[in-house]
Amino acid sequence: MLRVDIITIFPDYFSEVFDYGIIRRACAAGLVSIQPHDLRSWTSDKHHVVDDRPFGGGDGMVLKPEPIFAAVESLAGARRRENIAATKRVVLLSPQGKRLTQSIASDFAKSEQLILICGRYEGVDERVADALVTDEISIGDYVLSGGEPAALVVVDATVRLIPGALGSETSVTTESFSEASNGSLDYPHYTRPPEFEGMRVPEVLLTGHHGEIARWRRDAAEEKTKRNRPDLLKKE
Ligand code: 9WO
Repeated sequence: MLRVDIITIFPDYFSEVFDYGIIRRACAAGLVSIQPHDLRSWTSDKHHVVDDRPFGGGDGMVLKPEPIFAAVESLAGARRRENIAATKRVVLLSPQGKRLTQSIASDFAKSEQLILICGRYEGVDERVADALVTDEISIGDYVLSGGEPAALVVVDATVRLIPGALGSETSVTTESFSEASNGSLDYPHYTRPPEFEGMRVPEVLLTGHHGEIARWRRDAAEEKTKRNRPDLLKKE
């Protein structure tokens, strides 16, 4: 059972997003347990303050270290990266992180506990990244209003890789999502009708000729990858 704990100042943000599809089934099957936690519950002052002004000046506010260290201590049993069990990951979602990949999600799916820290305001005190976090992760090169949407993405990519989460009809490649296909992305898909508003499904897909279909799919996937993601194609 993978335990996912999400530290956020907006726990209600997550109230429905895990209630659909594969994640819902994985929760119901006891493969994963996902719990959002209010960062403010680890404050000790009357007004539950989680942020403060940046040293050195500048706009906006920074999330204070104390409530975050207290939250991780209570959820993981340690308040320094080196004391956190190897089976647990403490993840900070931030634009400065390492880019999330299928391989990282696959590692997360093998852990016993995933603690996701969602930043807000203009940033998080850097001592969190320096001394507490095991993985600082970015989902892409853009700024969000907080780490919450990125935490959703990490949970989604991770949970579907837990053995049993996809059910028996689908199988997950252990390799990276494009590694098994010489760097190409998935091929284009079509369903009925064979003609829609003048647009025809490629004839070869209607023939039942499996060899030609496989070749068409490989070529079409490579063509589209060359156009949209040339960085993925392997050089040989
Ligand atoms: C806000 C801001 C405002 C003015 C000038 C500079 C600024 N930087 C930021 C900023 O980076 N805010 C972050 C918002 C603080 C940490 C949480 N936030 C966040 C996480 N935004 N984007 C992410 C994120 C996480 C994972 N992958 C991609 C983006």
